[in-house]
Amino acid sequence: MENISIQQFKKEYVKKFEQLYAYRYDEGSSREHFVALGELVRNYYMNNWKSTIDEYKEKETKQVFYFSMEFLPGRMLKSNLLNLDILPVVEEGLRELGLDLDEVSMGEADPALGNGGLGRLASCFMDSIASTGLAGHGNGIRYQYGLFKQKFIDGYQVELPENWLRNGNVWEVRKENKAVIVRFGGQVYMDTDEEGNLYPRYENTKNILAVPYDVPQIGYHNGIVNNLRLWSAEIPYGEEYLFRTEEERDEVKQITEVLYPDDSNYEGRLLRLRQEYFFSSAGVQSIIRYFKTLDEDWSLLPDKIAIHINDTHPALVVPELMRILIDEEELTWDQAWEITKKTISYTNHTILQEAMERWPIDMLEHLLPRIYHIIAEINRRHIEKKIPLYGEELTYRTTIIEDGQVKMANLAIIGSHSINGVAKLHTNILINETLHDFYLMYPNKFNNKTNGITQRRWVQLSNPGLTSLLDDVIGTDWKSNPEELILLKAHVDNSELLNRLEAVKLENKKRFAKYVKDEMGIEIDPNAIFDVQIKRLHAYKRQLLNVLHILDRYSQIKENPDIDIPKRVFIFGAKAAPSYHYAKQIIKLINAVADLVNNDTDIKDLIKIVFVENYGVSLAELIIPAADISEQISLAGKEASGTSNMKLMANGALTMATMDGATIEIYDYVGKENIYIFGLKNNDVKKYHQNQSYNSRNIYEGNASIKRVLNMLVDGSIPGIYHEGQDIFNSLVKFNDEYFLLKDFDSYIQAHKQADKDYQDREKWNRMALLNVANSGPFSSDYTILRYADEIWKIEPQVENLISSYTPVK
Ligand code: TH1
Repeated sequence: MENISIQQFKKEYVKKFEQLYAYRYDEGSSREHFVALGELVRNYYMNNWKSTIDEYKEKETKQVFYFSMEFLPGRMLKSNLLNLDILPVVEEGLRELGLDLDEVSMGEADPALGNGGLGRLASCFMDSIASTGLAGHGNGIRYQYGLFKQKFIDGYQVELPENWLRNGNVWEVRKENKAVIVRFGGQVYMDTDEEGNLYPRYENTKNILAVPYDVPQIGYHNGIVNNLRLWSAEIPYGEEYLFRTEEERDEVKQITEVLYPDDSNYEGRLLRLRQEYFFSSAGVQSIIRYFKTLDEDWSLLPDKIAIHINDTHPALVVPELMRILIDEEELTWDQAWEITKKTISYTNHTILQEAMERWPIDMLEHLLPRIYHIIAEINRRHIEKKIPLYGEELTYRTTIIEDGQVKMANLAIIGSHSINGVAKLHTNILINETLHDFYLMYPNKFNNKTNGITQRRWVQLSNPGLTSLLDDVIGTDWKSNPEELILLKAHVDNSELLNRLEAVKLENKKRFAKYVKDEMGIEIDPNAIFDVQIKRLHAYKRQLLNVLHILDRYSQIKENPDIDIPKRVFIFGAKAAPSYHYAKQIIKLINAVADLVNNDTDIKDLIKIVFVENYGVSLAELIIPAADISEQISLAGKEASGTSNMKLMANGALTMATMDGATIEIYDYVGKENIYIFGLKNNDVKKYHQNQSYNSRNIYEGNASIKRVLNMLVDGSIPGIYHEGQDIFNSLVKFNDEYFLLKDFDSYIQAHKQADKDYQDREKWNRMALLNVANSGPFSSDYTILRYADEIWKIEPQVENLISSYTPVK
């Protein structure tokens, strides 16, 4: 946007505020200031939003539509100001008016329309698509309630509704004229029209109105404003759509009422299936409506449109696009199928079996009869075509329908031209194990796209101290080309700089310590090691291993009170799915251990445990800049990528990790000297599974420190845990420790001892931290997204490329 002066901004701001509220601006609350500022900022991007969309249309630019069940954008005020290049002006203008931007920013609700990594990745990608100048938009659901608000009561997780829209949303624009109808249920018959053509005749369907709410996605200093379209379910107007009973009306509202709180876990509920079809169908319909305005031949659809599906949740776009092309646009099956495959691409995010979506045939057929017909026909033709080429055995292992269920991953692979994993190891596991049969059929569909993060939110906005240090030392080009961060490496022996880096970290730690004091009443020492594990609570992520380390450390200090180790603050942030009993037991355990350790005066503050309530994007922005150690300790082979690993590294935390997900690639960049690696490798785990040779009870019996720590779970040492201690003990000893915690325990403890030692050598630690920042550039989502654009979507940046180079992986 054109430059605005501080004077002009102040004038416009005061005017806006007083027009909105009819009282003096200095009487406003932070919420009111947020709304006033938001309304003003809208004026600054509205023209660009319109002209961006108009220009794509005028030039018939190929556009990508990123379909995702989840988006986790975080608060948007500062991000919008940053990308519009007016952050400093607004900050200073507000200051002169006696207001603080950070306080005003707190007036915005943090939209928790996602569970964790998958949703946050979608939002980093939206920022990167706009910021690298790509024509691309999001398509998702406008949940009325986001992920539940987490409270701890007696150390137990309690879930409260997250009514994020209570005070409205200044960024969204409701577009009723762009609404579409999505049909559910009823019966469908194949009938012949006057000309003798077959067509599907529907009876008794429930027709639901999908109303889009558009949210701007502003590019970084490039004038581009793309669109995130979130759909809301409403009762259609008009007599033909009479919803007679209260129940029927409730059913409609329910569709977009609340986000399913399960991360990496599949819950086969009918409502979930409704949600998936609802936003998939609405999105495809609005794309088709746009395409028709271009007046091009249908065969050109894949040249104008790319549809990407974020995991299998939107996989119904495959039969939905087929349905529209065949039933409504009267293409032949073969024409429609070629177009569909060329248009759609798919990302797989997990190999965990419990996360694989499989819908019972009955459910699908009942809810979406025509869509089920089409899926069955895709399956029939797949089998018919592949048996002559690959034989029956292989072919039947790749069918979409099996055992009365529809396998969504198989549908997504067969119905698309590209499938990618999210880190090198993950993609290799897909190719060589999980999806090997498909790899034999379609070797060219498979590719890797290692995840990334946006340094704009995760460094520039959340860590201003580090940002100005970087600007001073290596200039500002890293902001549009993060690989420039490697220039820092040349300064690794500059002890003045290393001290400054340490000072920045200390400031960030003090800022977080203040939050902990104010919100939780716990005093933590900013000079202690801040050891951070922030991610969804899941057995495979092994928060429990972290707890076992804490209990071991606790026992050692109790035994030897004069032990010489640096102070540690263990910081946890994690939500458990409400129905995930074991994960909730771990939460209770962590809180119980925190109570015990934090209040034990023998420990002399050598250990503090902080388990923040309601972890989400906003808390991540506070915690990540303050972290010294980044815990990435999943069992090797289980974490597809991880993305907090990248955010923590970019903020100078050292990684404590197993060789898993994208952490392996972090290791490759920083080198073994600058990371703490421990534990089994993926191949080791595989061998144990093949030989069935793991026996956790033997380890328990034979390892004194493990025995001591595990016994604490059941002997009353930790007050407040009841069944939890016994159940967790049993999972580790009686049920053979599915995630190999006991196997990895010793090497984990050793790695932490090394970290203690290194931390006491401040210069050494700071060098390692600096090298982590220096090597974090390649993990920018800008590069990731340029690879998607180049290799999968076949689209190019529309503006003078901000990024001078990136390495396409061929
Ligand atoms: C996560 C993966 O667990 C994580 O490793 C990865 O970094 C992230 O996606 C982004 O690629 C997943 N989240 C979900 C959520 C659902 C289902 C599957 C996955 S995998 C609901």
